Amino acid sequence: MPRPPDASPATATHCPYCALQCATRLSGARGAVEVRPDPDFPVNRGGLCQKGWTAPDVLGVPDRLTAPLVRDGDGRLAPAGWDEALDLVARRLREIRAGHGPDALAVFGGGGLTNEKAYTLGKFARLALGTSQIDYNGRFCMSSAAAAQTAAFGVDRGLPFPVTDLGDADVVLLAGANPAETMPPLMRHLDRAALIVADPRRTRTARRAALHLQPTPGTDLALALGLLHIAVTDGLVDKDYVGRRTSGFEAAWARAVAWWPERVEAVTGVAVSELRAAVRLLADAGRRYVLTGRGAEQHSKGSDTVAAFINLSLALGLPGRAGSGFGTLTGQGNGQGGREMGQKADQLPGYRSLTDPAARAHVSRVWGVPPDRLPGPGRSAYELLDAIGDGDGPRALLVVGSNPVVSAPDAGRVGERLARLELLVVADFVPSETARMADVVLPVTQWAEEEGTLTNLEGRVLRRRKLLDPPPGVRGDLDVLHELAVRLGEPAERYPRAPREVFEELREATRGGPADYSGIGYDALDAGAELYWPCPEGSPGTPRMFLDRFAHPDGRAWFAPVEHRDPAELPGPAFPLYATTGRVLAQYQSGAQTRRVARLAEAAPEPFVEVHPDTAARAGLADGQPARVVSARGSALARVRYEASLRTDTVFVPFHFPGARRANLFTHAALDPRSRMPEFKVCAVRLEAAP
Ligand SMILES: Nc1nc2c(c(=O)[nH]1)N[C@H]1C(S)=C(S)[C@@H](COP(=O)(O)OP(=O)(O)OC[C@H]3O[C@@H](n4cnc5c(=O)[nH]c(N)nc54)[C@H](O)[C@@H]3O)O[C@H]1N2
Ligand SMILES: Nc1nc2c(c(=O)[nH]1)N[C@H]1C(S)=C(S)[C@@H](COP(=O)(O)OP(=O)(O)OC[C@H]3O[C@@H](n4cnc5c(=O)[nH]c(N)nc54)[C@H](O)[C@@H]3O)O[C@H]1N2
Ligand code: SF4
Ligand SMILES: [Mo]
Repeated sequence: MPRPPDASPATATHCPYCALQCATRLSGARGAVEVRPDPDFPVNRGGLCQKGWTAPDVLGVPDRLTAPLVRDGDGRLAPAGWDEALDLVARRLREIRAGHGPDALAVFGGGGLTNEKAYTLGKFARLALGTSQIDYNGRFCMSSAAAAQTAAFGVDRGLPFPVTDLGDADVVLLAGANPAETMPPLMRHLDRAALIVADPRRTRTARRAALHLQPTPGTDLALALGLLHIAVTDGLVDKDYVGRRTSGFEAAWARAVAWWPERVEAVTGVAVSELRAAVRLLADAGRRYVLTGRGAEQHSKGSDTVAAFINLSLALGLPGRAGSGFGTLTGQGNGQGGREMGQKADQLPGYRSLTDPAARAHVSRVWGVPPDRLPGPGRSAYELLDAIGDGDGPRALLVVGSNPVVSAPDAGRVGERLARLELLVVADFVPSETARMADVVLPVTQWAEEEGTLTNLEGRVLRRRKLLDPPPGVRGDLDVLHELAVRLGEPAERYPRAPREVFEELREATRGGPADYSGIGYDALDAGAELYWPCPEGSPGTPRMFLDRFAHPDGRAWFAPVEHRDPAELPGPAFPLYATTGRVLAQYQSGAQTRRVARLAEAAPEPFVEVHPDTAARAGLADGQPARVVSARGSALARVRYEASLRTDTVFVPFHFPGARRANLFTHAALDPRSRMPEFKVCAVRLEAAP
């Protein structure tokens, strides 16, 4: 149903941060922008979290970038004109390409970029630079869930149903997600449901749960195998559904059969009685959902872990059934759209594969080039950063929409690698930690200063709208890519500056692909249409996927025969504790934006290490004391925070802080073999007192 046009003069747009994309109304002039939640938008229905309420503050932070910066002879970043900065970047890119080939040039994108920017960035890399070396921070975020969902269902849309469907659920299993802090307005849709929460910590979400399972970090795969085992042995499998709608059950069961409850308890620390209670809750309910978050996914076996939770939901007959389902809670503002538009190393727009000849032919036709001008797949995000300084690795890097100095795993190593670049260019609106290392910094517009579209966690395409002109000296990312492309010899018309024009082109590029946007347009969205992909031209879009068939050629969902394995690093004598990392309500990601907002910085000023009092005592540490969290790779400073509900073998540190307080100084880069997701959620550490 189209919503009535807004009567007030406010600009209807969406929050700049997470994938919930809460709808907001903006009004006022620069310096006095007011934000109100949209009471009618079904996802947030008048709700916002602290970050959404304070988002206008980021528009006017004191160190907002308003002129390009170029590193001068003394090694300082100094203001420069746009032509000077762009000419310099283009010249250096050409020189490096001439000397070392196009793959010496690399691009690192972000899941917060609009669809139009993500699309243009992928095109810019493949055509203007001619490089295969492009990937993005979504690799650190959604890649394990994406790999598992694609394998199981034939296509990957985080939630294949509208978020509001959760409002009717009787039971929801949340595996490694803490939406009470990471997507607070989502909790209203979970009010009615009994929650089963799997999280080593007793989070705000877990406190709401009917049943809280506290697995050892890195053991969710065993947990999910154990739940499937009980479902099968207790005769709770939906045999009719499994027979009609799936394939591969026997092979998956052949693995789960060995995960009897006592063995699962021994590996996960979750009592047999709790495992049984969880299965009972799920099996007895009418409307049931299984949802995963980063806690289950950010592991060197993250894609197999998600597959194991999908196996469980398939055995219970949930996916593709009205009122039930499986999904993952996508994280970044455009975490969904950002992974479909072609900034991922192996993908072309429309969620097409870069190695599929038909996809290459289609996209190259839209781009007006022969298919052989499209490079093949490049390195994944961490591998791309880690290859810097190696013979055939990147020598120049363009970062658009990420702050990897803080957010990449084993960040000390990544920082050293970035320092070896011959050219680092960062487009941002604040001097992020990565921008501070750059040779050239390009100041760009923010959400309230630009138009575009984003695709939220339920696959719904939303309009970002402009309230304000950007400050003088600031340009849009599309503008920057246009200017660079032209300087690299590309035809100007290939890189439109206007988001609407880019969208018209990406409709064509995605036409016929798994994520088909050809039936979506700015005019329809502006008139209030609610459009979920796949949305082929002339169709009303697809709020609920898989009701009749899954996206594999045989129409079935595929079980995956997955097996548990240990994390890449286990505690031992030198590093006796598991460390895990994640988020707090008041900070966003690397903190580049939220640390600059006074009201948020007050709420979450510094990192803490959440630790059981007994564990702290063994390390000689008291509540509130400064500590060092030390791993084989490095250490991070954090203040001790007692938490008696935590497992005694585990500590938790948020990753939003820079410098010596970076959690990623102790994390490691063991990668999932399929998704190339780093193991952010478990490594071995010890605690020490810090001066
Ligand atoms: N406030 C805030 N909100 C955000 C963001 C933010 O930075 N700040 N970022 C957005 C983005 S990009 C994302 S991806 C989402 C992430 O949203 P979530 O997935 O909810 O966030 P995390 O805190 O990373 O991890 C969730 C939980 O996993 C638990 N966990 C850790 N290790 C394990 C494990 O081995 N097994 C299990 N089962 N659980 C484990 C942690 O204790 C944590 O409570 O949030 C989005 N929203
Ligand atoms: N230890 C640990 N590390 C983690 C995680 C974890 O759970 N634990 N989670 C991982 C996850 S899920 C994620 S998503 C990553 C996120 O980590 P990052 O990729 O570092 O994400 P942000 O901090 O959002 O960085 C975005 C940067 O781009 C800028 N920016 C925002 N919008 C735009 C735009 O439109 N254009 C341009 N040019 N710039 C823009 C912002 O100002 C900011 O500097 O961190 C990962 N790292
Ligand atoms: S939940 Fe996400 S989209 Fe909503 S206000 Fe908070 S950060 Fe913004
Ligand atoms: Mo994320």
